[in-house]
Amino acid sequence: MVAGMIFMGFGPFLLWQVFSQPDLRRCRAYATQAALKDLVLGIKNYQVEYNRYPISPDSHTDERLESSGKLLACLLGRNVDGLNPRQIAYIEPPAAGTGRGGLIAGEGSDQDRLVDKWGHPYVIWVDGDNDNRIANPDVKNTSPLANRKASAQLVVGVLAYSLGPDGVEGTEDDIVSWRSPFKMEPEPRFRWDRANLLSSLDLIIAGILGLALIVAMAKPSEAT
Ligand SMILES: [Ca+2]
Ligand SMILES: [Ca+2]
Repeated sequence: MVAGMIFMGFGPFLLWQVFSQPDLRRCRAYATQAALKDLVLGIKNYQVEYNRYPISPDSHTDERLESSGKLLACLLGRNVDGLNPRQIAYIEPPAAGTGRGGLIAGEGSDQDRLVDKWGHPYVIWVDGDNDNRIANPDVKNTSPLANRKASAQLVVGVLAYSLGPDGVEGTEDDIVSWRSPFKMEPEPRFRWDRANLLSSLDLIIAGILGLALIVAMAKPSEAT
């Protein structure tokens, strides 16, 4: 009887812990910001080393790239298409253990992919026309929080962003290199993907152990 009442009291709390996961959401956002910082810094260091960005020398416009292909190979220290003759590694990302949050090795020298916590490549813009300005992606963001006060251009040589949990570019949950993310609150619904399930196991096990302890402590009181 007592155990049942305790379970009724703790059950909703445990379910909320498992399904909302506010800490997990924040951890992913902070980790994504750190990865963006490393990526942008790596490209800036390349620019200092070679006095140009890791794009074709024939390009004279700002370029939109992704964290894959020749750009990524170049940043990892490979001399693909003569982009990195000194073979300096500018980033050292961790391996993506579950296909998320790191480097996914490909078969060819320029087939690797660097993906965010939700399995999508980062988007990168570099200042190909060398005016130290890049069109501000926030202008096209669907969220008024992002687009309301967005300047037309950002005074940067490099910028990068993650598409965020929804995997859609230009929405409120995008995590970007030039400002703090807007959405740091818990996700509204639990997603039945592998990463969420694995990260929930510790909460589930802790809940089961806690309930078992409560039941064991409650039994003597029931007997009396
Ligand atoms: Ca520019
Ligand atoms: Ca998004």
